[in-house]
Amino acid sequence: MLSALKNLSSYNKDEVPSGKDGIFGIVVAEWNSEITEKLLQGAVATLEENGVEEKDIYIQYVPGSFELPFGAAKLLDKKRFDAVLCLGCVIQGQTRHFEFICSAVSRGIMEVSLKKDIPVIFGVLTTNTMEQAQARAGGNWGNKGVEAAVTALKMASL
Ligand code: DLZ
Repeated sequence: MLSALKNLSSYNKDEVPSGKDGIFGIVVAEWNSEITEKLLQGAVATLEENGVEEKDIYIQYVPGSFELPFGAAKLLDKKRFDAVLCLGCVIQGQTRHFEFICSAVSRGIMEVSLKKDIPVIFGVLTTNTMEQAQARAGGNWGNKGVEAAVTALKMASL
């Protein structure tokens, strides 16, 4: 049972399909890289723990979260993936940038996923502060990259 207070890194390995022979893409935003690199580490470690080989994980960097959907589309044009994870971190600032980026990236990821008929996973932290992001990038609330990888494995098996 999912809960809003769930630690992002906790999952039941028995409920996660094996990723053996699977091919996964990861698109990573460079903006807030101190956070997104931790999300990437969590995602890669989780995929590998569940049977995905290092050679079958393709990593693509993009400048910011806004560019994640385009990065996912480009990856999917190049190769047949079982799923693509999008990892980013958008932190609320003093302008309305936050709202525009969050709404564009969430909608863009859904659209790419439906258009390409491949699971594209929303592994984007949207927080009020850097401290909240740190807590969800390997801190007290776990790692959003782990959650994204588990979701990718589950969706790839559908
Ligand atoms: C411009 C911008 C701002 C203000 N904040 C963030 C952020 O918190 N997280 C993030 O991933 N990207 C941010 N960006 C960059 C945009 O995503 C995008 O790269 C630029 O607007 C160029 O299209």
